[in-house]
Amino acid sequence: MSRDKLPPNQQLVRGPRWPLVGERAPREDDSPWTVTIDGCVAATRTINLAELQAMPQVTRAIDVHCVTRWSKLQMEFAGVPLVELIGTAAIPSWTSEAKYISFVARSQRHHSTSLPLNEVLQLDPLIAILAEGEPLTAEHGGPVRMVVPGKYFYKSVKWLERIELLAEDRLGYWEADAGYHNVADPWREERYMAATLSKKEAADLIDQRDFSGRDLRSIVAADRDLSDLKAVGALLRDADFRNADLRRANFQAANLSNAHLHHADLRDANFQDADLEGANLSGADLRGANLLGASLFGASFCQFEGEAAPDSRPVNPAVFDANTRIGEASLAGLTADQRSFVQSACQCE
Ligand SMILES: Nc1nc2c(c(=O)[nH]1)N[C@H]1C(S)=C(S)[C@@H](COP(=O)(O)O)O[C@H]1N2
Ligand SMILES: [Mo]
Repeated sequence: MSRDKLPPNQQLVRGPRWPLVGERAPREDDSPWTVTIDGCVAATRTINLAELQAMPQVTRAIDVHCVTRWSKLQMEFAGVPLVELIGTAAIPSWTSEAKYISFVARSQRHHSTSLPLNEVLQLDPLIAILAEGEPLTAEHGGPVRMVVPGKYFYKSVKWLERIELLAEDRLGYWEADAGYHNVADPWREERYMAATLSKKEAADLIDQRDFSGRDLRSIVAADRDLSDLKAVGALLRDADFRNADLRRANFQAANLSNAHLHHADLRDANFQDADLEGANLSGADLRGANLLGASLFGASFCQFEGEAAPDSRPVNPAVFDANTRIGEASLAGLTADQRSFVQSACQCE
């Protein structure tokens, strides 16, 4: 598999595993499954599962890229192209006001995500019923989910119940609540929106070394001296701490998902109960660091030379010592090769 099929800073899931992300189950509801198309349309339309299954099915190989850095290439999905339900640019079923499209889930929180209509027509998403030849399982969005190629996977709603054509955009669940980027192009790494923080405010916070409880998504603090930083409970998704001096920093319960911590000096830092999903810790110095209770799904502590080679060697390894603390539950979130690297490099408890 050629490497240039992987967008920047994504890692292949090895083997048949398909990670679960976000909600785990649809809303409890005994009524038969339907999908409703409404909003800026000439006529509202509701279609049931049997009707959807009776429509001509197409099978497509689609690359899946999750924002938490795992990718699965050429997954086989089958179902009905969205355009078969909403029409095409040539034969639209929407009115002239329609500019966006929102996909709403049959889930407790009415999870949704949206895209500009013109992009949707280009990307040609699938209303999927099968994955890898089998009916979609409930946890992966069955019986019906969207699969939108060319976007981070959070644009692919599980348990599709409603397709709403909109005159104005309505931010989806992750986009509004978690700061996920609304465009979501994996090739441009549009993972998160930066927090709205002026350069001056950022500089002041870095000088004061107190990030506690703040929303500092995507803050750039590479190469800085931030030893003894206070960052308890801070929101630091995608923060750039490359090569920073973070000795004794306190990140307890902070959200550092997808943070860039490569080659950072993290000696005696506290990451207890922190979210380090997708964080890059290659080459970091973790001697004396506390990662007990940290969530490490998709985190990396080294890179591997020649991905697929059985003898591939870790490069840019993180450094551990007998005082580094990582729990079993945290290790379970790592990919097998990251886990065996960490286990051999550190005398974990
Ligand atoms: N209804 C619903 N759809 C959702 C989500 C969710 O939380 N709820 N999470 C999104 C995210 S972030 C991803 S990566 C994929 C995960 O799908 P999977 O669990 O089948 O891998 O679903 C997307 N669709
Ligand atoms: Mo995701």
